[in-house]
Amino acid sequence: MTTAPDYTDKIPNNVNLREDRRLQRALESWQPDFLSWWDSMGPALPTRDVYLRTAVNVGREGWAHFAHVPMRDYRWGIFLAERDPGRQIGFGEHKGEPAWQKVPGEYRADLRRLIVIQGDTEPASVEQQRNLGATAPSLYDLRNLFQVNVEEGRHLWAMVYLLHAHFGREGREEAAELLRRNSGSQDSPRILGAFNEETPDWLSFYMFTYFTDRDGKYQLGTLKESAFDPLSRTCEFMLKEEAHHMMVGTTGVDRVVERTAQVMVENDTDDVAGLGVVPLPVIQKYLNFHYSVSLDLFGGETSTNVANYYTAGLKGRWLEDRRADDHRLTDDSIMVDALIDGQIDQTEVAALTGLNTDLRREYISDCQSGVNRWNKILASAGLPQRLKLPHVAFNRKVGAFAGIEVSPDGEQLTPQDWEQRNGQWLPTDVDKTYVRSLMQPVHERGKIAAWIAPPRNGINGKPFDYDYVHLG
Ligand code: BYC
Repeated sequence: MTTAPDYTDKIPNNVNLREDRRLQRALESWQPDFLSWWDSMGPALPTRDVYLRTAVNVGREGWAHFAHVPMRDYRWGIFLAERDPGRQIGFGEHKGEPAWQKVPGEYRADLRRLIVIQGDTEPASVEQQRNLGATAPSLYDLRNLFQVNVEEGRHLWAMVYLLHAHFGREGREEAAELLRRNSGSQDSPRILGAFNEETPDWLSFYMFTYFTDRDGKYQLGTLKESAFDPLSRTCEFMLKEEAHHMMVGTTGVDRVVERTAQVMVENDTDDVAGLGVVPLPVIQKYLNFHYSVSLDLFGGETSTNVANYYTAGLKGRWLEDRRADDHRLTDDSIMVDALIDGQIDQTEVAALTGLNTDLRREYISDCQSGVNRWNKILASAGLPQRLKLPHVAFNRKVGAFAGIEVSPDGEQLTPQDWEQRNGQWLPTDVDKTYVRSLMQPVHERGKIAAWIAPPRNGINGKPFDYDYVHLG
């Protein structure tokens, strides 16, 4: 059962850590390594304190506390959602059996792998965003960046807790490895592709928090269904924090589009590159990039790994309990994207092996809602231009389309065509240099950079000109 979190503990937690001295000691010995990782790989901009939300409880109401805190003193804690003692497994061959409180031996390796992959992404994103503070467009945005960073740090703690508590020596070794791999490192890169890409500017940051954090939402949503109850409860609580990250991405892109549209209308021109805002075609290229690398995070269209995870009860579907089927899927099929005789097509496969496709489809329709929102901003500015999601086969490195080149409209290209034309669709060095040239820091209270509109609302009812961050 969960208990009220104890803040007198070195590691705030609601898992009765005090009663398991061995585990407590193991985590306390990981803590200094985490802090030294945070010092060397976390936010580089020196700050005195930041107006942060800290998780203090898991209940429906009042789980968060807001205050100015030095980031290094942020109380990274271990919080699992309330336990439902009667919880039953909702899918796969163990459907209807009680959820597991311990890891069954036969699933140990697979569960560890899922937890390690999830855990690896969390510190990776902090590393990717390390230098963004130096070019923040406002203190409000700077605070949001740091909020995302400390919570990704907490999500790492969440996975490390599971590794230490349930996977013995191997788990402790994996926890150490999570701090050893680094985003973009030649020798020991992060596990998944998107987490080795750079996040060099704030447009990339908003696109990342829109598209890549949204993959996080869907992956966590499937792990929340897991038969392994501690994983399920951890993910349930992580999803609450994740919602803020998505808000940062959605409204961040909103505000870039809004400001660009404003300058286009004021100057009656599409050609705004000299006017200090991001041209729409460049926004589209950033969108194309972040969307396509995030699609890769769902794995192959067909996967025996995912079929086994589902059958075993380790990883479910998005909103599993709302699906009107037998939740076993042994006799079902699904159409998945495929390359047939070299052409983009679809093929029918067993529903179980097509589960990565099922999840990717849920994700794609959610991504479309952001695009619709940004297009409404363009429409209400009276502009005819529209943004769109590129074709699912565009710029893919994982899955059925990894071996072909495709335009955003789905036209198949020769490698030579792709070589010549990809600069029309993906950010070029010129685009990136231009976007970076806009990234002049605005660290003054109540002020904002000219390339982005101010937010509609501040944080926790505070105004935009609140002193969200005190710089060091
Ligand atoms: N890059 O059978 P397949 C987040 C590998 S984001 C490199 O199709 P599977 C966050 C794969 O490992 C959410 N390698 O894969 C966001 C496999 O290797 P092996 C993170 C890749 O297992 C923002 C082989 O290719 N959480 O939280 O069905 C900020 C065959 O692939 C990639 C999770 O991902 C890739 N993109 O699906 C902060 C959840 N894709 O076994 C945080 C946990 C595949 O042949 N992970 N491979 O050596 C999983 O559920 C699954 O492992 C995957 C892959 C969906 C990642």
